[in-house]
Amino acid sequence: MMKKKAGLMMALVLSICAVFAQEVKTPKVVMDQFMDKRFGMFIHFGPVTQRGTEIGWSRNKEVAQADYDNLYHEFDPRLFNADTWVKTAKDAGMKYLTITAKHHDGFCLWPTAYSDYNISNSPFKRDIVGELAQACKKQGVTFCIYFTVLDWHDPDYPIHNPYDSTKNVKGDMTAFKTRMKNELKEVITKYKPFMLWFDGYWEKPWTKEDGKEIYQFIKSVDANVIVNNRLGKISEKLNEESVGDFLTPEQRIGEINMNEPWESCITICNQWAWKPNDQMKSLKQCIQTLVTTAAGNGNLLFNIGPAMDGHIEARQVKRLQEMGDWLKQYGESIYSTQGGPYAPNAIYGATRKGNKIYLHVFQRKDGMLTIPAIPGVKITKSYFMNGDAVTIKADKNNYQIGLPATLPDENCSVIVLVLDKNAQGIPVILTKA
Ligand code: FHN
Repeated sequence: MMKKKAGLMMALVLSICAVFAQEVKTPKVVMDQFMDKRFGMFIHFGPVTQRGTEIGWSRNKEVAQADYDNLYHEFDPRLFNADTWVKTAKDAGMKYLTITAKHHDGFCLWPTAYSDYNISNSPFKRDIVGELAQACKKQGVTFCIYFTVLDWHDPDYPIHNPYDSTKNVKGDMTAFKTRMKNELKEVITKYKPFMLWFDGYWEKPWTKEDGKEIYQFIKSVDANVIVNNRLGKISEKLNEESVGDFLTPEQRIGEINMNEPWESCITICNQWAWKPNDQMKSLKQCIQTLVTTAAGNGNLLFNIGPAMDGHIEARQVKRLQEMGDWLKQYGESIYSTQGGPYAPNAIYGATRKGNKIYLHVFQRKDGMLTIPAIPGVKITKSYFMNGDAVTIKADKNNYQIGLPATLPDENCSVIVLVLDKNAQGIPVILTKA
């Protein structure tokens, strides 16, 4: 009897250890909340805006290191207004906001206790990260933080100049990771970000094991905070080799993926940080980028770069407002939807919710839009989301949708197909434009 009891006790101890040994992962319910948001604002900002060159990358390139590293002594973005930035995001229909709290140049936009190279030692002094967190809370926009893995300014990080390896030093990665953990604990506890957007995984001093260590550290501080896949060595899949909760295709729209959460990060202009007279995307490009991302079951993190004085260029504010106007009319077809079932192409993209498929028409090739029929499904009703009627003819293989000479919306028109069953379970249908 005693032997049996001892055996049971051992089994219980082993199963408890197995649970603790398992890596803590972000709960699916939290990831679902994130993916329902579909559209966020990315903000690249820092003292380098005084030069109008790229944040991090222009150090030791367009801007000499000594000049770059002293820009914070003149950094005084007097027109920075967190409420205005957050309202710009909200009016654009963006549900979350991600700020570069620390980019590769190592400058911290919050008054960290772990590095003097921070906003409190600039003429501006104010806590930009903290004020944005507060403004997001006040306006109901979800607050997120970008945090660099590499830091070319930190003496403990071995690489000080990505363009010249002779400038590398021995560094001390243990001390570097300790500082990183202290800073992360500081921003997580002070600002309660919903998501941490890591970046800079690619350099040699950083390993996948470092990424796993930091991911589990973050989970020990807040098990619910979402982490992207750039803490580890980036991978195109989420698996035991990768670290993090979602994929991050950059400056491109990800392929349709119904199994792994993903978010494309794309700039409204060309440069991530503010650049004078940078080329800005057209409204049609902006809207069709958002729609194609959602149609692929992904989120869009759309980047703006506020100018050195802290204002967002009027032309960027206007473009974002125009996106918000489109979303005011058609947001039902974007937020809290799933991508598909039709894989997006140059002519159309589809999202779905309940028994509805939202067919987003990007361009009118001719008076008839032909799409593959869905086996076992009946379309009980079809109409343009603005109310105009739609004629649809179904045969065994295709639906033929009659298009008016002028589509209701020049940027992206939306046709609703009401089905006789739930649309969520329909397998993805590959299409050709
Ligand atoms: O090096 C950064 C770059 O500056 C920018 O922050 C983008 C945004 O995703 N990420 C890195 C380039 O892949």
